[in-house]
Amino acid sequence: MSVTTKLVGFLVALAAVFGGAVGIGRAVGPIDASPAADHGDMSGHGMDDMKMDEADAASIPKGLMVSQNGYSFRLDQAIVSPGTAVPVSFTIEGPDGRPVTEYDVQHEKQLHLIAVRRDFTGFQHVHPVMAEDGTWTTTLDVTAGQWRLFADFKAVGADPVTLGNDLAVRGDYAPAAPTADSRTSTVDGYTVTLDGDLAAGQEAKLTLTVTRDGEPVTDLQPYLGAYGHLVALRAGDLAYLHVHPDGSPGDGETEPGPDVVFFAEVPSPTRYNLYLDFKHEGVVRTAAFTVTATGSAAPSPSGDSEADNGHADGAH
Ligand SMILES: [Cu+2]
Repeated sequence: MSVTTKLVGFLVALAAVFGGAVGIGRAVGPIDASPAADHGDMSGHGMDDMKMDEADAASIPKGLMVSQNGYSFRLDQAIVSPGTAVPVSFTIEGPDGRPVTEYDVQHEKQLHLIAVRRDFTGFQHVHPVMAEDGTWTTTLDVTAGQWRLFADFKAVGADPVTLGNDLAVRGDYAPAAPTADSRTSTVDGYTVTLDGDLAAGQEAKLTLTVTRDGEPVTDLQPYLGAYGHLVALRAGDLAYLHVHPDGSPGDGETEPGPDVVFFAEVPSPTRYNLYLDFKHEGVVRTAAFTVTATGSAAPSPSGDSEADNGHADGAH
């Protein structure tokens, strides 16, 4: 289990995600440097709309808004009953006011839907099917409580975006208290451990190691073009981060376990809930972790700061 499996963090959707918030694999670099710099230089001084949009896209975490960049997440139901296969449907409304029907494939799918109960006691990553009119349908396994849905997609000709929407599930429930940090996750006989510390404003290496019955798992299977998919959700606001390893199955360097490595950078010393999807022997499983980032909430290197956000002069 040498560290040759070091997969560099592949933060696709990340450039715009935590805006210096999460992630940034070596291969990717400070993607947000340029727009963020503009933002800092010009904040509040007649910045034109275009630059404002770019700056916002780079500095606001994903998944917090139901509408962004002209796209809206229209959920057909706001409240559902609990169940293991609850039908859910939605459309992504485009800038022209009509459902988007043309998407670029990202990680082998046109759209990824993440559902998480707000107290972090439930998590699913599914791939809805789209009808010709742009209506997406799927089923979710949901318990009573408040859920957050994230639609992660890239419309043709547009930047990738992740929109968030609320789904309430009927019934009495007992909200779970925040958990202490947890770096070991057991699922269906597999044990996954997370090594590495998240540090605010610094790139951190996270190594996730998969074992079963005490033995390293060295034949993980590709799932959506990678050996692991990591989603990080910030406690408090569920800001969304979708991270993928940089190495690809079959690239001659990336080994199929037991280690899957990510590089992540978070903006603030906050608690994050992380979910790793991995596939073995034909089944996709999810391991869950809680990690609190160390350090102070210093402005990101890009020059952005909390104070710079949100005063978009009318923010359209
Ligand atoms: Cu997906």
